[in-house]
Amino acid sequence: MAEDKPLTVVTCTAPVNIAVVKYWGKRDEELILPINSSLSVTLHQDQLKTTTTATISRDFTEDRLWLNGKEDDIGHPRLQSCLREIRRLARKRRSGGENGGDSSSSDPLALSLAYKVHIASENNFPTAAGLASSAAGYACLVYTLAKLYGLEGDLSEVARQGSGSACRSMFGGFVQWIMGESSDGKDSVAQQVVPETHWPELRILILVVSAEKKHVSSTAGMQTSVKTSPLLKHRAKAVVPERMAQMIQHIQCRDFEAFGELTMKDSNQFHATCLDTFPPIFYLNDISKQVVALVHRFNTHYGKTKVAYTFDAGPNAVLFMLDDTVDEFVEVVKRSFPPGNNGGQFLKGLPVDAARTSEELLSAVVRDPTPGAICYLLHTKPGPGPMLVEDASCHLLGTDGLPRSSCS
Ligand code: 2P0
Repeated sequence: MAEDKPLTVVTCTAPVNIAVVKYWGKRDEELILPINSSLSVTLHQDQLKTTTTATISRDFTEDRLWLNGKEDDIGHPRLQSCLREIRRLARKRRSGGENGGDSSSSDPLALSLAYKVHIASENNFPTAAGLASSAAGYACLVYTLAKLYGLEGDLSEVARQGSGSACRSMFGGFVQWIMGESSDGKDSVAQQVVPETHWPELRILILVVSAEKKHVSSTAGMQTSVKTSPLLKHRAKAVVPERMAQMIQHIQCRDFEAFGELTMKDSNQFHATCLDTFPPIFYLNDISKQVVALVHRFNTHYGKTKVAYTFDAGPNAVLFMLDDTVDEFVEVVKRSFPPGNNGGQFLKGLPVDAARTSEELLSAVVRDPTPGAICYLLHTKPGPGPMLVEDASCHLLGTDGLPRSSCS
């Protein structure tokens, strides 16, 4: 270990996001440029986050990566794209490029670009839960490397090259990914619409469906959809532009009914394009469909949209509602999908109080209870974007640059 050159270690966290106007389809596979803009809500990191530590040392002989404690292949093309792009931007800055330059020999990182990097990353939720870990993962990687190399400004364009949806995890609150027009992707960036503080009553309930089978990956699925689905073309050209404008307006006005209805319609259209793909792709299963029906019965009972669902490339339901609806709706879910006998905790995340639900509501809404169909519920809310972790005890890599036991 070189004593005159202490290791530089940086640890950051980044959030998961859930789209309410869906991204599906690329016009450029390598740069990850989408065929339509999209809009998402960033989920709170208290419940779902990726933590990444990156460190450089002149003693390292190769770039290395550990995912959830196990060494992984750092040669993945998308990971390499992010690493290369960050190093290119750092070199540009050091050599007096676009940000004014800082080539001072007193810069402790002046030589660091030649050094190898060690990276460790872990999620505070099981990858098996199917909760979009690639978005948080690439956002966290890019944000952490940027801090390590002293880069500032918007790096959503770099995160996008790791995974499309990752660019939206570079911001908190409500975020749009503007598709852009240019072939080099410079204008295909994420932007915050409003911060998470804008809508403090909004809550999110994730219903993790049991026994999830392996499904078609998003990357592969959207390739087939772009090639074969006329509905997807129509959606990108004629539907999404108007929906983006409407969704932004509903969020700005905190109009839950309009926000919820459009969210459900956009999820449904995304899954319709999956069915329009040839051969067709099915991400929703019978339990997902039961959740859809339950939400509609609940809303019909009240005569307004109080709960809204959205589904990504898997069967888990993500539900939006206002805080005054959570307790009652959770009770309805418990009655509809009585917790299985797996000994696990059924309710995770933000607290939920016991609710007094009327018999009238239960008999109108609960049909054919399916025990054990929902593995657990995760209660969360919109949250902030990536963050630097100051507490050195949270570093995932030790002073030797190797994984250490994680921070609680
Ligand atoms: C979204 N999804 O907007 C949509 C809705 C899934 C359904 O973004 O190939 O993992 O890495 O760019 O970002 C999932 O796709 O795909 C996704 P790549 P990604 O959130």
